[in-house]
Amino acid sequence: SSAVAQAVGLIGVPFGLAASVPGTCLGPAAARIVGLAEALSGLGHEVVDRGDLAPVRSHSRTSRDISRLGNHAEAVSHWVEAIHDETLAALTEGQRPLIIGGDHSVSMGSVSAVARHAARDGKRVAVLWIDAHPDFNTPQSSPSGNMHGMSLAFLAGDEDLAEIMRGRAFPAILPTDISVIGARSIDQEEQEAIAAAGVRCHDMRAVDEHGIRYLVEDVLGSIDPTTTHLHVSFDLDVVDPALAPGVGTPVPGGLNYREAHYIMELLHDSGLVGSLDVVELNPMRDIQGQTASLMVDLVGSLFGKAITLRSRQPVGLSRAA
Ligand code: B3U
Ligand code: MN
Ligand code: MN
Repeated sequence: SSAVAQAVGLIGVPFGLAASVPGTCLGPAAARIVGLAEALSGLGHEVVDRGDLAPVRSHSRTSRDISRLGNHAEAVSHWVEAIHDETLAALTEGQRPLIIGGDHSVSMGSVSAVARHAARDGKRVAVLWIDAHPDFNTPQSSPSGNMHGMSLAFLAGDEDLAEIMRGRAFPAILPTDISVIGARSIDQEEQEAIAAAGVRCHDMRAVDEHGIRYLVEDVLGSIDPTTTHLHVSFDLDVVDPALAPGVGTPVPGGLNYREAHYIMELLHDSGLVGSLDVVELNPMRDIQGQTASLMVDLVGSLFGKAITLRSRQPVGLSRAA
């Protein structure tokens, strides 16, 4: 790790039109109310709050109709471009981006920027998608047309979805550099696409069978930080709905409290995480802000909050053979 700790570049994205249930646009406000920035600075991090995005319609767009890509595709496209530009600016300024959604379409903007920035450094990007859903649908396979279910397919280079970026190509993430943890709701065609592409998918059964540590080690073990930037995308619906009711698409059988925190603690100890998004917080569905508070606690664990002082036992490349 570097001698000087990187500042965290906090970016709020109040956008929720790519989800099925309205309300994720309120996510950044709720995260701020329960003290996200304070939690990070309390852990000793410098936080640069870049505010909440409010994109204006660009005049340079093509007149091409992209509405066939999914519900609200035009709005998604505007936001994705704005998120991309802000994330790239944070990276260029040397910050570690923390993107707070918003629905999971925000990752189309953040991760594409991470990929563009990494390529400038001669690096590639590995993505860890912690989610009840793999979000690997395409406009053809999607049962709902909701574009938050297509983000990972976009990032893996789906040709139709590339139009979201209006011809601004970015280096697609190699499917073999993509890992999913916590999946338990996958559409039929989506399942086939994941298998065909070679995406590593650790579903909830794998969590049952192997436990969190083994799965995280499997993901991190192949990552060499000198060649690869790790981006973590955390969809709060990966957590069991009993603990995290404030999401748009709750699915039973999710991660329990300690499993969710343990992932974040292991990720912290690895020292590998270069950027993070936390998405799908829906304050309209929350109960007394408990999901918002859980989000802040989980982010805290990834940024170094520990139960007791302990010597770091990193997983991944540096672990003992
Ligand atoms: N796979 C379904 C449901 C879904 C995906 N992501 C969320 N829900 N949050 C779809 O519509 O693509
Ligand atoms: Mn998702
Ligand atoms: Mn999800």
